[in-house]
Amino acid sequence: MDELLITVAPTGAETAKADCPQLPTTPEEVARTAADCEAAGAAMIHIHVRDTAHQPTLDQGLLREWVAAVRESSSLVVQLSTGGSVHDPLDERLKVLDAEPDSCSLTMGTTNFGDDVFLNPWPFVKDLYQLALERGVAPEFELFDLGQVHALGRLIRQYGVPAGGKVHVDFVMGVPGGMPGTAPALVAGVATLPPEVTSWSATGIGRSTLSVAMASLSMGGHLRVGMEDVLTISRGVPVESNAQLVERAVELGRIAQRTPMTPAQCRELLGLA
Ligand code: KMH
Ligand code: ZN
Repeated sequence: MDELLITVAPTGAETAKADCPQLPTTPEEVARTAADCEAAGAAMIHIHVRDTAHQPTLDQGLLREWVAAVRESSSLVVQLSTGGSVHDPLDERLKVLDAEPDSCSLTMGTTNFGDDVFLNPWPFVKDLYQLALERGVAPEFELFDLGQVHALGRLIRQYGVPAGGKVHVDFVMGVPGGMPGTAPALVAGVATLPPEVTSWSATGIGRSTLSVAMASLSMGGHLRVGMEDVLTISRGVPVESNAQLVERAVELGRIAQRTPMTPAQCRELLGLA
């Protein structure tokens, strides 16, 4: 069986704790989530940090506290979001790497994000990539739109691939303003990936979550799941926990004859081993 990377994105920056009490928004809750999701089959965690009022933050102390909490409770590969929330300034987003994650998200261009704008100007993308290369942090290139797939090729041609030789990308599909969460869009994205890409995963936001997951599995891709991306397990039924979403991904993978990857295998996939 081919291995399947399952990344869990448990929190995000968009959902209010008041609307979703089961969203992990404290170091204790994320630590427990990490342990549960690792037991369920996840190998990597994509983290957005919240403050004591449950609001998104890039506070350096809290970033370090969350990273330490997850490392204490699990052996998941720790990926910090450098996307943050749509309100976070670019310079603070660069400083996320000071918290010494294993991996960081790196979005390949600016995207309309509902009524907001998720800002990723090219100079910022270049600065963040160079910083990740310097620090030995494995970037996960987030692709919200097909133009960003092409931009990834430009970036790699200019600066080369990470020292580990691995280039991992994640298609984030179904954001209002980005590419749709459909099989044809994923096929188009995968078809135009630069040849340097060594692995890819996909996630579908909201109701596109299942169709994107199944399209990804059918093409040999990996999966990202979690409450950052979807809050219902079926129409009108709230997700109980992130582990529930990981369990569903494991089950889909089982049907596709894929075995969940361990964190150690994920480190190899990212060139961190
Ligand atoms: N919260 C979004 C504006 C990332 O984590 O790098 C950006 C995002 C992408 O979630
Ligand atoms: Zn994110």
